[in-house]
Formats: sequence, C-alpha cells, structure tokens
Amino acid sequence: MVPVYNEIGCLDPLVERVRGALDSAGIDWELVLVDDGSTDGSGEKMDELSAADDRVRVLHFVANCGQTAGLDAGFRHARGCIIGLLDADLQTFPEDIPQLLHTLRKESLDAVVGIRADRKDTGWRKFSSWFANGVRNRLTREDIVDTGCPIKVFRAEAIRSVKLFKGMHRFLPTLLRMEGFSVRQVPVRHASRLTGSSKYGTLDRAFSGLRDALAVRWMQDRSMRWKLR
Ligand SMILES: Nc1nc2c(ncn2[C@@H]2O[C@H](COP(=O)(O)OP(=O)(O)O)[C@@H](O)[C@H]2O)c(=O)[nH]1
Ligand SMILES: [Mg+2]
Repeated sequence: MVPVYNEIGCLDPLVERVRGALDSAGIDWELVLVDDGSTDGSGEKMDELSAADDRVRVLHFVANCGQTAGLDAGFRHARGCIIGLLDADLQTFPEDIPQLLHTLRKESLDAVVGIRADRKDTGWRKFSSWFANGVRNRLTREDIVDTGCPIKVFRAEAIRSVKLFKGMHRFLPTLLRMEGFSVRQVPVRHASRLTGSSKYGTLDRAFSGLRDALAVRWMQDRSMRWKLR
C-alpha cells in the first residue's frame, strides 16, 4: 500500500514499477493507494490507473488527514495476509519488496523493515535523520537504525493489531515489538525523489518526532502484561 498526497508526477512510474516488480517475482498482489485529500489531480489520476488495472485500488480521504491516517486506512482495507508499504515518490524501490517478503517468510517474522543503505538525500536531511533516530532510540531503548525508511513488509494481522496515532508512522517497528512481534532490519536501495517535493520541514518533523517519542516511551513504561494462572 502507498499513502499519496499530491504526487501526480510519481503515479504512472509507481504503478508500472510495482506491477513489473511483483509480476516478475510471481507474487499475487493488489496495490492499495490511499489518496490523502490531494489537490493536484492525483486523485483523478489514481482513479484512471485503477480503471486500467483492477489490481490497483484507491481509497479517497475526504480531506488531508496526514500520513499515519493514510497508513491506518490502507492497513485496514488491504485484503492480503501480508502488507508491503512504500512511499509514492519512489525513493525506495518496489523491486526490493520481493526480497523483503522472502526474508519475512523464510525467517517466519512479523515485519521486515528497510535501512536506506546509501541514502540519496541532502547532507542536512541525512544528519537530521541520524540525529532523530539517535534521540528516538535513546528514549525508547531501541536499536532501529532507520525507523523512517518507507519500505516495510508486515504480516497483516500484526500491523492491524497496533493502535496508531498521528505521527506514529515513524515508530512502527517499536510499536510492533511492544506487542511482542518480531522485526528484522535489512539494507535496501534508495534514490533521490523522482519529482514533486517532500511534505515535511526539519522543524515540524523534529518537534512532533520528539513529542511522539516521549509518548511511545510512556506507552512502553505503562504497558501491562498479565497472565491468568
Ligand atoms: N508529508 C505528508 N505525506 C503524506 C501525507 N499524506 C500522504 N503522504 C505520503 O507519504 C509519503 C512520504 O512523504 P514525503 O513528503 O516524501 O516525506 P519524506 O520522504 O519523509 O520527505 C509520500 O508518499 C506522501 O505522498 C501528508 O499529509 N503529509
Ligand atoms: Mg520521500
């Protein structure tokens, strides 16, 4: 599934590359596109792509609700027993999904998440991600190298059991582990943004990321484990 907010230039190559990658790996798939109240014609474009291939399904939000809401809707409406996640901008490679799936199945994991090995972003962006990952890991006592990496695969049941809040798309591996699920990190490829622009600034990401990391820490400290005898 792919959350989409004003990504009109990315949609044709996105669908084409997902189709190519999954068909050639012999995977039975559907692509759920979640239109997060786009205003640049992305919604209409996705409807066209869906009309041309019935494996492409589109969910339209009535207004922009944010990336985590997009993920939540996609997780709940996807029909497969395994759900793969990608961003629309093709900075990560649909062609890496089969390898992630293979690891998930071979090792009977609940989630496999990417680490952008050779990241093609600006130096500032790479530094701020590195810093943010360090703060998050320190606060949540975690070892997730690249929690914001957009390519991930999950067992549907596992990811649907996680209650999401705004901003929590940055903490999916930790939230899964809190529920007792297994998460493995693997290196993936990365490219610069195909077209369009990032929707986040450094400061909003930093402030909401910090507030959310404190909330996750609070949840970890206050989570309950009980068992009947
Ligand atoms: N930022 C943002 N992205 C959204 C929203 N809704 C859906 N998305 C999608 O989430 C993905 C990540 O967005 P992007 O701006 O590339 O973030 P970045 O890669 O962290 O710079 C893209 O596929 C967006 O189209 C939203 O409200 N805000
Ligand atoms: Mg991006």
